[in-house]
Amino acid sequence: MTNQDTICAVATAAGMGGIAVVRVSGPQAIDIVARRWQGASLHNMSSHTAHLGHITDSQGRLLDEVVLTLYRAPRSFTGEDVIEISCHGSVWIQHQLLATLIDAGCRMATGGEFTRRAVVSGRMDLSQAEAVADVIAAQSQASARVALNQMRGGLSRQLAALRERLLHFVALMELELDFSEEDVEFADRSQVTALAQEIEHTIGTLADSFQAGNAIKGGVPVAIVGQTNAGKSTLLNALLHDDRALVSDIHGTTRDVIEDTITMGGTLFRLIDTAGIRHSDDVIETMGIERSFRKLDEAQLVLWVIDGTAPLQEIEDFSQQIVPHCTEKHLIAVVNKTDLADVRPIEALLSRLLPAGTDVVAISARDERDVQRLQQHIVEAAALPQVDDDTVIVTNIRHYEALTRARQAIARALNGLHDGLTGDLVSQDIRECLHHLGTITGQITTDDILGEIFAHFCIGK
Ligand SMILES: Nc1nc2c(ncn2[C@@H]2O[C@H](COP(=O)(O)OP(=O)(O)OP(=O)(O)O)[C@@H](O)[C@H]2O)c(=O)[nH]1
Ligand SMILES: [Mg+2]
Repeated sequence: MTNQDTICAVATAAGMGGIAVVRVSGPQAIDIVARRWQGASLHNMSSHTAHLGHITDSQGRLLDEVVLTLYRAPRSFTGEDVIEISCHGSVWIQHQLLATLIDAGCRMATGGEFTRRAVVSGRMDLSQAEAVADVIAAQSQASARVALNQMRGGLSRQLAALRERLLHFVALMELELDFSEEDVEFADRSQVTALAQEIEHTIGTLADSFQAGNAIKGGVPVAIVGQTNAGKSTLLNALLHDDRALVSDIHGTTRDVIEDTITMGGTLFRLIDTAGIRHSDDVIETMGIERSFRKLDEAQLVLWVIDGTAPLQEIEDFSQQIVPHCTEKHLIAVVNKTDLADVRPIEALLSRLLPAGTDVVAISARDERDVQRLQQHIVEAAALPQVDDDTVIVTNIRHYEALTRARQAIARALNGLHDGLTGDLVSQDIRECLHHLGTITGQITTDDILGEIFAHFCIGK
């Protein structure tokens, strides 16, 4: 498929900067820009060269002095002829530049259209294109690395290798169908089984990396929960070094969820302060407490903040409301207000109440060093994988869904092999696995899926 239209858009962030870049892509890019260009002949220019010159309006009046970079097809971002015009950052100049290019024959690009063209022309596959958006949005070193690796084809290569091996076997199995009278097996069943197991493992590892991937990209969700007045909001503020939440000695100060992100030890965390949990007749407070439980359930890490001055029996009773929610998560019991009380009896109680190995950290939320010590526990508890340049981690929910389906299909194929099903039945499941893997890189896509994905891109990408 070739694109007839030549498109243009501002590729830099909206607003005024030192310079702005207008990107033009399409079969007419050189002809159209040449109509508004005063400088060295565009038609004779070599690819990947930059030139100083002027852009004019349709009347030939000077609009701006610019630097123009030419990329000839197919060695460009989109695979088409691309011209990038670096102009001065004035918003007015940017608009005039677009207007004059449109007047000369360009069309405004739609959101993500440059990247979409890169996919359609085969310059990158779909998962790489999606990573472009992630690279741009990266908020931490780890998320940038993961996204860059995906953009450079890390995930694609892994999937391509899997697909190739599966295709080989499925082809052999399907060949058996043509010789069904003779009852032959071209695909050695024990080899197919070993391969399917290996592939199930690889797909499983990729799918399981999604939780870490999600945490790397959006921040590890940390819920701060506990009874009213325990010092949750004080702790949130101390961790953020900011007066983010209201603090008072009135029980039930926080009524809604307060969220903020912070990077600790190179990892992005999403700290979630919640309404203190107690029995309440107040409708609004009760709604807030329901939210506290929801956030508790969604979190990966839970800080149960305990008022060090509270009676032991009260803490024991209350633990029933927290601990059952934390079976699948990392729980840190934070015994607060050590400046007011001797909390050793509480620590002893907790070591009896909580599953063995649960972190119990005694602090005063008012003491900077205590808060730093707790911070270390939080960073260790998150235990995200070390991300280096080759780490393939799934960060995209669409990929995760496809991997999950592929994993189910290959598990069915394995069962079929185990039960001695015929090649045609087993190959159906392998085909389905292949299908789902193919949707990630875009070998198998519909226009709807492409439209849905690129709708979330900004214009100019
Ligand atoms: N002495 C002392 N007071 C603390 C400490 N931590 C919190 N406080 C005080 O305890 C009171 C309650 O603190 P908050 O942070 O509002 O408690 P909370 O858990 O957010 O309470 P709710 O929002 O009502 O659920 C405030 O007066 C704080 O100043 C501490 O370590 N030592
Ligand atoms: Mg509070």
